[in-house]
Amino acid sequence: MAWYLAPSLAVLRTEVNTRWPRRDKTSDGTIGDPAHQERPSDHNPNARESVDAWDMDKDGVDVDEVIRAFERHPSAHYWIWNRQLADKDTGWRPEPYDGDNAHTLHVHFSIKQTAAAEQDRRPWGLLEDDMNFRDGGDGEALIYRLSALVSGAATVQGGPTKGERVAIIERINSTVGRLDALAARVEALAAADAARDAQLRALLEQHEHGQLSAEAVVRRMGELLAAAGQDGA
Ligand SMILES: [Ca+2]
Repeated sequence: MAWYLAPSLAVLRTEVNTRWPRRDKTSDGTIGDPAHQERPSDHNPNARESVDAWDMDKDGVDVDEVIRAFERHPSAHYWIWNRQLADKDTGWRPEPYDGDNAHTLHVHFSIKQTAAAEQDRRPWGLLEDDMNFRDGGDGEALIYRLSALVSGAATVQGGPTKGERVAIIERINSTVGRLDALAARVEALAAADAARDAQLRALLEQHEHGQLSAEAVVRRMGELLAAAGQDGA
């Protein structure tokens, strides 16, 4: 059967591999072995052919850090590690796990069984942890994603240094700053246009009510439009 590791978990695996390039992968796992296929398991491909679980060998990584990062991601569902299981639905409170496999050689990570959770490629925070973008708004979330894309692409060629990643993020930040300034300017121009339209309408009304001569209206309009020309300059 065709299958693929859920893209969100593939991002997690790439982050772990990038962060700890020499880690042991002996106990890593994705698709279920024949024993898994005999019973319901997130290691079995679902109707979308997605495998929604990933096993990470415990050696050569900071297991606690990966678990904490996992718990913060919107796709996360539950983990099993060292005779304990913690589920998002119970606030990630670890509980005793007495399954056949005590999970002492690898950590099991399951995401939610939804297309959205599978396709969510947002970073898990293992590469950008020290860059303080975690608590940002939409703009920063975008930067966060872009930096992950950039670092993910660069991983293939050996991985960018932290300095290179910081420089990339600074460039993106500066571009976002310029776009914000431009948007503010467009908004100000639109507001000025609206104010001028209102003034022109008021002049015409005054003329219709006999309060202003046609010549005066034309002269005031000329002044307003000349002022507008200066605004735009
Ligand atoms: Ca191992």
